[in-house]
Amino acid sequence: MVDIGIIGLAKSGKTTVFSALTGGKKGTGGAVVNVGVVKVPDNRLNILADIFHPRKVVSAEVTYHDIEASAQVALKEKGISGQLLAQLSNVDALINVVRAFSDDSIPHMEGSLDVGRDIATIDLELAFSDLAIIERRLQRIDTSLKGAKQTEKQALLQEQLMLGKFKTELENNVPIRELQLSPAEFRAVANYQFLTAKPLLILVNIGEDQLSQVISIENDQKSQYVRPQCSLIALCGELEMELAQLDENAASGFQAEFGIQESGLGRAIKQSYGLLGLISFLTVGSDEVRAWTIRNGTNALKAASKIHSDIERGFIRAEVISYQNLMDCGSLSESRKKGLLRLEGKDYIVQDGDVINFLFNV
Ligand SMILES: Nc1nc2c(ncn2[C@@H]2O[C@H](COP(=O)(O)OP(=O)(O)OP(=O)(O)O)[C@@H](O)[C@H]2O)c(=O)[nH]1
Ligand SMILES: [Mg+2]
Repeated sequence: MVDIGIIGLAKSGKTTVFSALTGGKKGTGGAVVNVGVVKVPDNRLNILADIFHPRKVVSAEVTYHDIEASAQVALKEKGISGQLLAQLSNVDALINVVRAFSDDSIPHMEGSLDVGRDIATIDLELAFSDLAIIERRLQRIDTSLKGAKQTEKQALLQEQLMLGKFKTELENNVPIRELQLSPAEFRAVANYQFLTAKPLLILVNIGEDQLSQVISIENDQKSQYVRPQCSLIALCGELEMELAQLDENAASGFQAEFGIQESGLGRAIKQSYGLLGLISFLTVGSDEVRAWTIRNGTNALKAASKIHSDIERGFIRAEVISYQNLMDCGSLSESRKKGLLRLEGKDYIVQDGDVINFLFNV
């Protein structure tokens, strides 16, 4: 399961984008966080279903969390409030919805439209939150160092050094996601759940009147704001929400009318997948055909844990075949005959489209 948090300044269109992503359902007004699950379209599942005739087909899913700006206000003075921090620190990536649409009836909290300024404001708020975590931890390390045994000291000093480095970078406006981390630092970052370490998609929410220039707006802003692990997309949230509420035929007619090639939403989902470095592995059988989402670079043991902790604990081997090889052979038994069904160990790096059967023992 992948979780993406939708953040941004007040009235930037977060709930509108959330509603579009989650199929046009209106958000539950007044809730601090709207949560919606979206199925990731994957045609390989349909084709595998034709071969295996499973009882059910299960798509990979992404959960979007739409976070009210009012809940984010606390960010400004004293860092993110506890509840919001808990919600945000659990997501795998962030979407920052930035307002570019003009509408005099909806006042901008800063008084004017300025995409660059609004991007910087949110970056700063995320950095503040991380700096607060770092300060607290550094203080605790200081205290621990006083009474620490020689053996504990080494680890504490190392952590102190790393956090000091992050602090300097953040103070120079460099988010943690842009740093080259050692494997040990990478693990530590995952533990802390730093917000500036999360991949970021900037979603520029343009007005209906700007639709004809969407490509040039997007290219122009990409050239200014795209950074490592941070990409950008421009779309009209309001229009996407309306499209999401229509059936497929009506939607494509509507799209043609506005001269849109591909739904901005489809692009947004794909981009957030690419940005996150996400891939899917597949499981097949008469019970279910299913896609599982993992990060690119995940080993077989970790992939197994996605399905069940028992499979991870009792892991023996993974029987693996690529989707393409399976298609070429037409069936698992034929694949086995041709020797294309491989046995892999715990450390095997799972590839996108691998069809896997985990052998385990509990
Ligand atoms: N014209 C226009 N209006 C939009 C667009 N996107 C959102 N709006 C309007 O802007 C207002 C705020 O949109 P929301 O989606 O509620 O914004 P939000 O960021 O969730 O707001 P808060 O949660 O209150 O911070 C609503 O009245 C929307 O209809 C857009 O692309 N074009
Ligand atoms: Mg909202």
